[in-house]
Amino acid sequence: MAQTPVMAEPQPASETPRNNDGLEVLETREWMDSLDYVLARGGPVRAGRLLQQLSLHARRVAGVNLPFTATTPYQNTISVRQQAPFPGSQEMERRIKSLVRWNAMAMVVRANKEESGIGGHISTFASAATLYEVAFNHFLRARTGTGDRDIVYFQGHAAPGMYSRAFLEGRLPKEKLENFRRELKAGGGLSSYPHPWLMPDFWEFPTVSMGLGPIQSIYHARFIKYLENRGLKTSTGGKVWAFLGDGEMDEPESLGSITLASREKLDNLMWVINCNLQRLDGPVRGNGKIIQELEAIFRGAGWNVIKVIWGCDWDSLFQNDRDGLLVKRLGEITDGQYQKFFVESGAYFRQNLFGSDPRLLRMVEHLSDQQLSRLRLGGHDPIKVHAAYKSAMEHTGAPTVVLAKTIKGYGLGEAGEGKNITHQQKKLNDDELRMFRSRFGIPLSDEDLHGAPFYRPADDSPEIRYMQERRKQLGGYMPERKVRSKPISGVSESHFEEFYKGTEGREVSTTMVFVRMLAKLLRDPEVGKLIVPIIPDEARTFGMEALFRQVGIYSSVGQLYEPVDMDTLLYYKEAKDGQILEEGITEAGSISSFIAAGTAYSNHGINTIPFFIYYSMFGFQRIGDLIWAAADMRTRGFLLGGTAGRTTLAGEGLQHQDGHSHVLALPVPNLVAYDPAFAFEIAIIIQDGIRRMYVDQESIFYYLTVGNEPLPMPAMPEGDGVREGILKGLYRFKPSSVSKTDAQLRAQLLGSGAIMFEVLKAQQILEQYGVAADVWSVTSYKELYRNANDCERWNMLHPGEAPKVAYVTQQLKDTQGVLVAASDYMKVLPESLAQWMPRPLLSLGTDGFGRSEGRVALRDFFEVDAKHIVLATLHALAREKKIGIEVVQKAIEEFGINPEKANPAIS
Ligand SMILES: Cc1ncc(C[n+]2csc(CCOP(=O)(O)OP(=O)(O)O)c2C)c(N)n1
Ligand SMILES: [Mg+2]
Repeated sequence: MAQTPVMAEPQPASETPRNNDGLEVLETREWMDSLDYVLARGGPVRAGRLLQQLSLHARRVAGVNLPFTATTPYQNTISVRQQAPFPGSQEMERRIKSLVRWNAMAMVVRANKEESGIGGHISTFASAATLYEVAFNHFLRARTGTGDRDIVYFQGHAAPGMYSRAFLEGRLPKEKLENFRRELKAGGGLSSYPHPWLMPDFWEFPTVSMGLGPIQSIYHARFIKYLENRGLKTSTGGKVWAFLGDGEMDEPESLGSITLASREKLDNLMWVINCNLQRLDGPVRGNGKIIQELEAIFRGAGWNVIKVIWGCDWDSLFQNDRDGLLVKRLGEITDGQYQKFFVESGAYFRQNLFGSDPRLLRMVEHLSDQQLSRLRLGGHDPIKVHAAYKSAMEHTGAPTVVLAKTIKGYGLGEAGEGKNITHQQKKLNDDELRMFRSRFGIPLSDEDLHGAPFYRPADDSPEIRYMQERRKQLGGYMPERKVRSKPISGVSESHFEEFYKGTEGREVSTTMVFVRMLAKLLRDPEVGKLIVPIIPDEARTFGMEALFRQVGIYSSVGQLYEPVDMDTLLYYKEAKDGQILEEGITEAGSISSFIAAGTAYSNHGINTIPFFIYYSMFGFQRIGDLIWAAADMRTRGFLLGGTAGRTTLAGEGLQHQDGHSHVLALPVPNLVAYDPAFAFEIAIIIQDGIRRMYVDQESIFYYLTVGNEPLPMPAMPEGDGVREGILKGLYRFKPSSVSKTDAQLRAQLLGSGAIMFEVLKAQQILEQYGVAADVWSVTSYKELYRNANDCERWNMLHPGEAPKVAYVTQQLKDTQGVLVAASDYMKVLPESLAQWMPRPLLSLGTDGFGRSEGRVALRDFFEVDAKHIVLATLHALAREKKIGIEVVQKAIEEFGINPEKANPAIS
């Protein structure tokens, strides 16, 4: 028998006696009869208590230890006796489900007939149709009695099923379905998977990158409790549902946070895992049993687990399984073998499953082979699925997972039902279409079938009326995305003014600046309460511990202990209405909270403003896919890459020193990224960011890097263009003090972030070489790049019209001298702008692996310190024949630079 290490299969009672011919059998029977009596008289709860008492008694008096079992037998968790009655019309719902099935299939088949290779999935929804239909007809509430609503994460590649239903509901016209996966066709189409960016009125959660739906659903459910505990959300009672795949459970993000859900007692969370035993290439656990494995994991984690394995057809077989022989046999069979049973004949099933024991064969002798092969699985049986959901809804104190056994490609027959190729099946020939049509009773004639036409009964047909009525009862259609919040009126400039003035020589890091700004915003009477600081266990690194006391750390139970540092001013204060989400060491969890908070404006009508601060190295590079999903979801808020910069984070070395997060930020289309150098820049950026996101409601979010090097923050220069320049990415911060007319040699130095101070030093040194250098602050290469590209594209498309000039060109075109850029990031960032520079650009940056070292040594190593900036400037001047080569040689010597030193980019 195949077993995973965690799932010691509990043995049915009949297995217990070692000696089958003696007293033991009799004794066992007597005990079981007694238990049956207790069950009949006192019910399952009483029987359970008794068994527990017996076990305790045996342990106490004789040290009897029951073997640990994390699983229950391979049968339904809810017994027939406990099963709730089905409230609707089974027949009507079956007909509706068939229509949904047909159109979902037709959508994919048609799309691939028209454009071979366009793709799509038939078999996933085919296996999950009952799981969805029961939910749509009886559970998923678009609006609850208290004005709340359920939140649903739909399995990404089951999307055709959701489109098909929306078509039957009259929400999507046929033309849209015809353009499934053809979004660029005239009139638009339907996106392959759930993408709020592409279908902002329909989809809420992009789930198709496996694992992101599961983790987000957990943190979303927790965020809802956070909002409720803090008094920001008044309606309650909504549930978070997530429909997931069994193969998807192998993603670390799927299972990595499940204990948070049980620890937080998230009984507002409900997962439905469609255990069709298959993923893309083949079986999920050919040699094991995924349902048992998942049961062990979730039970161990404290979830309420409901297994839905067998349909009603099996009820009578189990009733007659007095000694548990059948359940035991079912528990022995591997998933790979079950898959074989699904595709084989009833005779094969009889022989290979029941044939192992004559007693088992006798149990099914009244069934024909055909009847045997049609015994339905639990996940295809609306009665069993309904009972599971109902029980889940009533469970309190823990999240629930429903593990439903299904067949992948159910109904596809020869075209792929249960076969390893089924995930990729996108084409059905006429015979296969005919079979599918007949199996599900779709009223289309053979002649009509060829093009796999869509089929929708009239609005007043019983099917359509039934489904409309069910949705009406449940508060409306799903999925549906809309913005449920009103814009905020803005945030007072007064919070930011102190930062315009600078620190008058006092050295502070940009992280300290940010934390101070955050503390001020938290006190704002309007937006203060909306701010959600999120930290993966780095608050002390970022100097944020003062906030613990100021606003408290969120804990659903408050603080059940006396904190060890209670007698200090900044003690570790947890509170039920605490504002900080101190997530512990999980960037994936923290970004999930960020997404939940940054989408509450649409999901819950609440304008929460998340500030997620983390080690910049563990952002894009570690959780880039979640950031991409955040972008798709139109998440608002601020990501803060703390301790940023390859040479600014001293000591830590290769794994921590980030010189490329700004490069990784480039691909995210609606992310605005800044590498600010000064306090006033941060003030301008955050102020404008809140306005753009929460007043103007733009679908953008922000990335700011902040460093931990204490530096004297200057005052904001005077001048009209400064504010605009900060936001657009570039402005002249400090012109040369050398009179322009005196200077023979000129340079324009572009600095960013912490390296700006090296650039300012270089400016001074260059004066000694007779070079008048202006210093520019580049707050965002990304913004400059985007603007330049936009102008270029416009010019290409509008020949003959006055060309647009890129902002970076506008700013630099009237300057003189060589151009040198230096940042704590890769050289490619400034180089991305080279073609829009008025003259050749020389770029210094920190390509390569970091080192455990101090800042001075690191900047020397990466060649971004003042002396290298001077050298680069002299080199550029020599290249232009403005100075002799000997000046550069002498500088190299004087600076003690070793020209043969290995290139840090690859050393
Ligand atoms: C992160 C990620 N990796 C790979 C894929 C490609 N992919 C799409 S569906 C699928 C198989 C899904 O299997 P399962 O979760 O069991 O879902 P089922 O279709 O069986 O319901 C794979 C590998 C993906 N979408 N996301
Ligand atoms: Mg699967």
